Amino acid sequence: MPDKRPADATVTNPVIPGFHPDPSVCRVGDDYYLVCSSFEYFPGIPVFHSRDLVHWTRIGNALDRPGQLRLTGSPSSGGIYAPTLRHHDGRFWLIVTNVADGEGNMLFTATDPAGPWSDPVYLPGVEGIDPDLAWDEDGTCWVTVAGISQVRIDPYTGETFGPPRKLWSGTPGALAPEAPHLYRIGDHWYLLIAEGGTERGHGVSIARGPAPYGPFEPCPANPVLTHRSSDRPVQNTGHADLVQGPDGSWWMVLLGVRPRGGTPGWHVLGRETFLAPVTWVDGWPVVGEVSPDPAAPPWPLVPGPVEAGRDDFDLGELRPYWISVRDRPEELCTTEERAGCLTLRARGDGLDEPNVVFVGRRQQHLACRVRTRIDPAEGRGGLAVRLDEEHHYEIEVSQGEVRVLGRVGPLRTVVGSRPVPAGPVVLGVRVSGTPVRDARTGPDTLTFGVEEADGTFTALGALDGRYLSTEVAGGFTGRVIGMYAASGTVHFDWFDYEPLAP
Ligand code: 6LW
Repeated sequence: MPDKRPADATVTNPVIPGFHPDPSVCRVGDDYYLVCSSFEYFPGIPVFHSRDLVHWTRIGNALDRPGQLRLTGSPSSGGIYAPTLRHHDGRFWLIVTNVADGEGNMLFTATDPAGPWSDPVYLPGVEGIDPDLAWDEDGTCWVTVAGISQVRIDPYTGETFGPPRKLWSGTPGALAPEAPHLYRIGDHWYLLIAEGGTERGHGVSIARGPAPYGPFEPCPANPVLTHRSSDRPVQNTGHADLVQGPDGSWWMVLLGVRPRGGTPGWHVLGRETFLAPVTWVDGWPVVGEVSPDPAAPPWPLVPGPVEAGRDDFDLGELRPYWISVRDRPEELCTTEERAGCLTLRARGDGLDEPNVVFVGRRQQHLACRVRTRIDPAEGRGGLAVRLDEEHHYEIEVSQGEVRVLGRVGPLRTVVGSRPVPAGPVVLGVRVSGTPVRDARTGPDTLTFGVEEADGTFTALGALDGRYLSTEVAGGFTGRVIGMYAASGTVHFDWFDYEPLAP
């Protein structure tokens, strides 16, 4: 093993920026794997790999075929809620709730977390969200859900045994005990939960007991983590999972947000995955600072490959960071029709509709520049920054005209337009995020425009980013920047995402 790292080395939080909430992590040998919620987006449940808990590489999406992920009719922020990832009996297990009608809790397994993952084993006897999966010493399998309640299951058939048992209601007076995770550590079983709701009041609490079904005594220092009632740069900290390193150290992954602009501060990237160190005192965890630059783990960092910012659509398949709204039928979204292009065929809907034909990637940086070369050919489409059907900004081109549009709830606006010659056009958006909290501004400004033949950028319209923030729009996701077809057929030659600030 290379030399130990300098003690003062730091890393950058969030370790997985952008809309990657409700992280769940497990370790197999020296490899860590992590999954997140994905809500109305297809494919669902991004899977990440790391060798150091700091650098994470997206290795796929667990739910990447319609038989695994039915989102028809799901509202924005519906669909796939918090998953739990575990390794047991030589395979990976993923348990998750699809809140879409008729779906509920389900289990998936894989020998390789990069996939393929199995078809779902439905768990009709498990009611509730945020399911956790744990096995006790004799191999009995327990599912624990928000509330906090628990039921015994057969993980191979989905059969449940007996009625749910109430385990713990969390801290008296605290809202919404959820996100349970069970661990056997030393002589105790520990039950980690989130409470206070996923906004500014969010926090993490823990209890311990002699068995996976309790009885549980709460930690006297609960909440063991919260940033509520503070002005720390990371807010909404909660929904955590614990993992032990190969050296015996303990770490917590959790969700947090990075508000920008004046009070209350607006977060635009959704809830992101953060890392914090954990020590144990008197048999209870003490969580270290969830800061933007926490101390690095005491082992060599192993940077992974950096995700390509540019896609020329010449791989024959879409990269795993591309996500669509609810589904992605091949007849409407293909790289086979025109070589080196992504062809999108509208379903007659635009961004305001739930079945828009959209292919995007999570905005993962507070400032970035995104461009795409579009041939409107026989249709209308463009480049959009989407939060949901009612909150999106876009630059759209049809034969001969480019327009900059915005929708915020019931309000729609056109903030710029110009004629363009027929044929391909390079559209762009520059997101200028404020690097720190700035009382005078919103979180950022989104400037849309076209790139001229000589490479210069002509701005056509700028929009205030606070209206594409969760504090305004609500919901559980974050911005996704991508390409869409509003009518007919449009072709995208390339897409380029350039970070300008973390
Ligand atoms: C998640 C639950 C929550 O299932 O939000 O507010 C849900 N808390 O833990 C979606 O992230």
